[in-house]
Amino acid sequence: MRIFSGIQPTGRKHLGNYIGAITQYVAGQDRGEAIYCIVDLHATTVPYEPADLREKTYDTAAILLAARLDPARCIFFRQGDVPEHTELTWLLCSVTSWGELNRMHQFKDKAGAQRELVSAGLFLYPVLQAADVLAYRADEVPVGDDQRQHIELMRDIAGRFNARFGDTLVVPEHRIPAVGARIMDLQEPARKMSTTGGSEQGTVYVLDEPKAIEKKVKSAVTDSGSEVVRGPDKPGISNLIEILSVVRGVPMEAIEAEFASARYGEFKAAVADAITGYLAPVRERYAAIRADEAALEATLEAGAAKARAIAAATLAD
Ligand code: AQP
Repeated sequence: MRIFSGIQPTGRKHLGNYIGAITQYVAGQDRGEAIYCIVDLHATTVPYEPADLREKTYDTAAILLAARLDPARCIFFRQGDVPEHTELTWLLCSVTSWGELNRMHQFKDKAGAQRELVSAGLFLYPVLQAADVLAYRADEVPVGDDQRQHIELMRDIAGRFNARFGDTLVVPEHRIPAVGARIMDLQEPARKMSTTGGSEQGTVYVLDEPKAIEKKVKSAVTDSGSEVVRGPDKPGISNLIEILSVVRGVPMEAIEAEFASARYGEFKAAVADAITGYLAPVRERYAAIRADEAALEATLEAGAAKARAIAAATLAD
């Protein structure tokens, strides 16, 4: 089985990215032929500074390697190094409708947030994402819940391409985790934890120091009740229960049972402790990996050569 996923070089990856995507990437290395890329071209769909983007690409690569992506067991590269992605994007445009792209939630949200220019790239973002996956004929795409609509579109694009031009592309399945697919902002638990749309205080970053994590979790918005149970009227507590369940690797019911007679303060302290312990190994490994840019560049270049061999064969077909 072939697995493919991409992640944006936003540099400061957060707990949602880590739980929803990065841990799945790491596990994918044991489940099949895993291919992961840092999607620098996707990052150009909103305003960016070239030098900053280059730095953030290294930051993101270092986070993924610190999280235990192993270039010996997966193909790990930078999207912009493999021109087949953009070439396939154009070919896929012929089987993608304007109406479909116009219905994408992410486009509507991000277009609405732009002050000056809503780029055509932002509109075509899901087609480039489809090309990323389809160029490798991947069977499975590990992502968080926010990417569900884009994966559905990519499946439609692949199916339409095959119907029109003959069986060429693999129609991929998404792999969205049952728990942790949508980690919510700690300050605004009705919206997902996000790089661009969230609150600074409600976003736990993978590289946050323990003190910062503690402060953010302890000030997380909760409801006026006192019971540590999930419920539609308790989005803040439900989010913390879900986070603790993933971090500890136990069912959410077990968390509710353990904290049945605890107060919110005690529960939040346990959540902060657990997140700190969970992310600490990544933060500790990060500094040394990030310091060696030549090694990062060599890793990404070697990955791109392997990726290109696969993508070029698809393009030739
Ligand atoms: N809150 C989340 N919970 C679970 N998974 C999430 N993902 C994103 N947010 C959550 C998943 O992380 C992967 C990488 O996403 P990306 O490449 O879009 O990176 P990003 O731009 O840093 O992520 P954001 O936070 O989603 O950015 P915004 O909100 O600015 O667009 C994806 O698999 C995604 O599902």
